[in-house]
Amino acid sequence: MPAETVIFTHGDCDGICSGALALAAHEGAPVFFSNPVSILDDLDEAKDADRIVVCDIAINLPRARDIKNKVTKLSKKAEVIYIDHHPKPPRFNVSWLVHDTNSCAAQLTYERFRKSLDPDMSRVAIYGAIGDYKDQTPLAMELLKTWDSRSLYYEAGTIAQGIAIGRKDYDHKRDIVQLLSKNVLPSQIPSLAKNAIKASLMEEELRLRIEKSVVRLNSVSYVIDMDGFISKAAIYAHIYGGTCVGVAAEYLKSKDVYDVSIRAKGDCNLNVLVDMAARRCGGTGGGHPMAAGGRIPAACIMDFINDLDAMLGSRKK
Ligand SMILES: [Mn+2]
Repeated sequence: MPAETVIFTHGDCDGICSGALALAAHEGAPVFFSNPVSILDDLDEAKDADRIVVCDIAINLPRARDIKNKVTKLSKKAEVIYIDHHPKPPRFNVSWLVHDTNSCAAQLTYERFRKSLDPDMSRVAIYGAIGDYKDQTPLAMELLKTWDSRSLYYEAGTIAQGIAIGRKDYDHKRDIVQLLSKNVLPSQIPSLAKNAIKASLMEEELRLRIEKSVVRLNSVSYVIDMDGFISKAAIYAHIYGGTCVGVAAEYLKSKDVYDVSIRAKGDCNLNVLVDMAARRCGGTGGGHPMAAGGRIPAACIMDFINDLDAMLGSRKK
């Protein structure tokens, strides 16, 4: 029996919450985890679907044209609802895209399917907003008023910390999406609550290691192979380095590359600068103005970091 609706979402906190909201509005739909690189191939899973919902998958410049062609073709046969909040490529105007950089994807998903959702599902949208640091936007603050914010931060923290362990365990993440789609409290999902406690201790040890070993340039502070959560490492790198941007790099032996995570204190246009610096050394990168990631050939990792530092320095003057 062909699936009527197929859902694709990202595996981070905002993506999981978006997926849960999409699933609540389309009970029984299969949920696939994807990312900006694999979405092109992953969409093949939906070639027989009547409706395709994609949440929180950035449309990055290098693949923009292919995504546009593929999704536009799919949209001739099925209804496509592509919900995203990452900066989009210039002149990327298509009818199937629900897009707003001022919200998180979970909130956009909640708004899009609001009519078919229990109003209490708004808290799942807020977990996504907190997970993506988008909880201070006017819409999120409005939704937050209908709940006790402290309880919601606790629940959102449980997701964000809990999924830091087993990042590639998509079956586990699918179970979480399923439970969240029923509005089960994250703190009451035993595996998630247990992992959150474990992750918090690991983060604390990571934080203390970074405090000792961070290297500071002009605008960038960096750490390499910290053996811990890479995006947290990037945050603590800029905090303890005292610079506007933090970079954490982790060597991936099987591909001879570094995975990098970059975090900024304020809007540093990271999505653009990281893409440029990564491409100059044969890698890929992108994301948000304050949070980005990428993959850099191992031999060029210091060129990438120095290039980013130089670009950030020159744009301030
Ligand atoms: Mn997101």
